[in-house]
Amino acid sequence: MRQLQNDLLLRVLAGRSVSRPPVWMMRQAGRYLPEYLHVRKQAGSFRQMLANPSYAAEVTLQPADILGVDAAIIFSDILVLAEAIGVPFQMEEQKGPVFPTPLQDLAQLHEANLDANLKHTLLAIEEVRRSLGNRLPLIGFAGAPWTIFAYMTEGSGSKTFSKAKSLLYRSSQFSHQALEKITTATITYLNAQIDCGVDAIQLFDSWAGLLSPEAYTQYALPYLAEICRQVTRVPVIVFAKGAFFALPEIATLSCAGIGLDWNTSPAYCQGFKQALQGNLDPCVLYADPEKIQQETLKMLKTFPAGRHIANLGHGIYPDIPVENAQTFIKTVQSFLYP
Ligand code: 1CP
Repeated sequence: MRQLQNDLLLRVLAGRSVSRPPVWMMRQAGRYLPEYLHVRKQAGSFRQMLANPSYAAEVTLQPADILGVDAAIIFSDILVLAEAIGVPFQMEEQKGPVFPTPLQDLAQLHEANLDANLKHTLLAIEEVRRSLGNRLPLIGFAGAPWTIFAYMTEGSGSKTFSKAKSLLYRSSQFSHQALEKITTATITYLNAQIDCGVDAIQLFDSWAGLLSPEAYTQYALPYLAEICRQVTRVPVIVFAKGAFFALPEIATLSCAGIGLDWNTSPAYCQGFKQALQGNLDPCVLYADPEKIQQETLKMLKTFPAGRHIANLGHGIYPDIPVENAQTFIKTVQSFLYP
């Protein structure tokens, strides 16, 4: 393991002692930061930022420099993997991601092409690693197979992902075959991220909560388990948003951390061997500083001492004032375990 000046995140994930919880925020490299918007304007668009390792590296470092978080997360998107195996996307300003040719046929899928667009993210990781030196851990990430399958087959974002879900019930064999291919590519991609210098991995299963417990057991967990079995050189955090019902099964995976959203109490995780991450409701960050402090402290006290990575329960929203994010970070960093 790399010797880092601030290794709080890795210590908690390894079950080692810490004086306070580490803190970072999902979507911390994003639109709430004026400096991010400035780089996006320079780049021309979100897609052009993804395609340019220097821009991606620059915005990755912004939260570390501006907010002093305890970990950086590489600026990229879970959807680059979908494109790299054959289902390209566009990012439309008001609408979000759109896939002109949604996945319908397995012949559309090919193996992960690390030399195509994934190369940009891998180069950005190398660049961030050089700039960060040994200051902080760098988190790499990928979408969980179910969430990537959901976007690829739905053809866009959605509240219900009903087209994607209907496939599970109408074409179980096709769904499993597609999920297997996504899983294999994800393992290749994550191991390449580790080769380039990430210290930990987060798997985002953003649409986990749309599935029934039975469908989650059938179509999501086996593929998460396979990734956890094959990505072993750095600790893996599994964040399955909305999947409180699957926590006991997620706890059986060989992952080092489990992310919780704000609907899920850490009390549901008693006896788990993993570190827990989360889970302040991002909307708390719209309140005044006293309220932010109070709610953050309340959240910190609900988690087991020394086994907690402080975070929001989901990504930070674009219209949250930076000072409020700063109050959240500072409150965690002033909290010492007895
Ligand atoms: O306009 C812009 O600048 C684009 C906004 C944006 C950003 C900053 C998008 C579009 N993606 C990202 C970066 C991003 N995406 C990161 C960077 C690192 C960081 O966290 O700081 C990460 C980890 C993601 C992951 C991601 N992308 C997820 C999983 C996490 C989550 O929030 O649940 C998902 C679902 C996406 C898809 C995506 N990317 C962007 C949009 C608008 C969407 C669609 C969301 C939806 O369907 O509602």
